[in-house]
Amino acid sequence: MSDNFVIMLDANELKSFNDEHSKEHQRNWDHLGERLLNRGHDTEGLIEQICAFQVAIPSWALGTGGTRFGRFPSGGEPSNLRDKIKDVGILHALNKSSGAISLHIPWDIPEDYDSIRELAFGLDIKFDAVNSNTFQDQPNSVHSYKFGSLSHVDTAVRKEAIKHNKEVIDHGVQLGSKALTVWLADGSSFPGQHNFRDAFQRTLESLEEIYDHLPADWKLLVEYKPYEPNFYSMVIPDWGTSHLLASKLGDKATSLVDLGHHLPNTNIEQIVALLMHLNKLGGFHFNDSKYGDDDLTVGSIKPYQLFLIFCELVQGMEDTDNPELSWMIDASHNLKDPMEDLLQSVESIKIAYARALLVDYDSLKIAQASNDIAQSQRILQEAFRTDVRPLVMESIYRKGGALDPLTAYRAFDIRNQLIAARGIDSKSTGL
Ligand code: LRH
Ligand code: MN
Repeated sequence: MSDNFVIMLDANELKSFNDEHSKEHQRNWDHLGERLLNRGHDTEGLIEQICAFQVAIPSWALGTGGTRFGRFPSGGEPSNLRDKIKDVGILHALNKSSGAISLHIPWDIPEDYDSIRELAFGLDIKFDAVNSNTFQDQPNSVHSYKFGSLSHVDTAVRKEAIKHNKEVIDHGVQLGSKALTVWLADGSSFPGQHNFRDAFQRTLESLEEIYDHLPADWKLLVEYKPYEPNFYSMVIPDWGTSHLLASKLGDKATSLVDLGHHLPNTNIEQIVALLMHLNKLGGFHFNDSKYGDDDLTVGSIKPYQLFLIFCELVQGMEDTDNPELSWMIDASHNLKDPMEDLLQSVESIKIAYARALLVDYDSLKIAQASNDIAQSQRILQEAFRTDVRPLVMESIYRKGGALDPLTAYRAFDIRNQLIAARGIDSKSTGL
């Protein structure tokens, strides 16, 4: 496939697609715009905020994911980093909201920094957090991570894992990334296997060495997870442990909230509120789940929870000194076309954000101060029940994207174009 595959999303084609959809959009936007103005909202301000909201696409989720029970590839998958960046370019050209990619090393080692940077920047794509991987052994690994990495009882294994994390930072520096995400599979699957306190202490000391390697303007995002691949304990199982580590490490360390990394019925919006209150929230891995770490399309199972999380974020970004957040997706596409899944996830995130911007937080505070619970709920649900899609579409349209990116993706028959260019069997690296 030639490098200028962007022709696949021909500007004239995009224009005629939008012209076809603009009449109905204009009607919907005029209607919503008027309602929002009547409610006292600054619609231009809202559009500006929604336009500025960019979600990073995970480099490991541009192909078909799978489970231990099977994998059903969709064809035309990006089999190298350049093609992955091109696919993010397609998403961004359609929704003008996916202007960043988050790399996972070694699945996506940037061989030639200059040409990778040039390709990405040419597509208006930035590099968000880079992710280390000490949960799989590599062909050239000297030691095994079978029994852990940064928490391993063997100093030599910890040293190898620390070295890897430093190399990941060095790759990120070359690309203009400003954050390292550390997620550890470290833990135990049987009582007695681990000494919890020693494992924690070894992990902290390993992270301290990694922290000292961070450039001054970088962040370290400590991701937690209650189980899998270990099924009795994880060294960093919950937000409390992640926060403890981040606090002991220093100002550059914060906690990363992966929505799928919570036990059923956990109140994630409360965790988000507290971490922001402590100015120690670093970012998100957005996805959705019904049971475990299902990595499903954002907003496909619990859209109200996502809205409540964004209500805490909107207030926290207003009222706290929490550092700038990394907005990233972390999903695995077992059944849907990966590109369609990502388009739907970005749309759900922007809809949740737009609704959260509509909440009348002053009235909410008054209702809370008088324990008027029914009024508090009404204020929240007034916003949640507002169909903000015309507002999100208007923001995409104003930035030159497609009115209804998923419909455009299908109208331009992009999956078949990718299959024609890459073949039905091209396989993507990642989970
Ligand atoms: C672990 C996780 C982590 C990634 C991996 C791909 O479940 O969420 O963020 O490294 O998925
Ligand atoms: Mn994650």
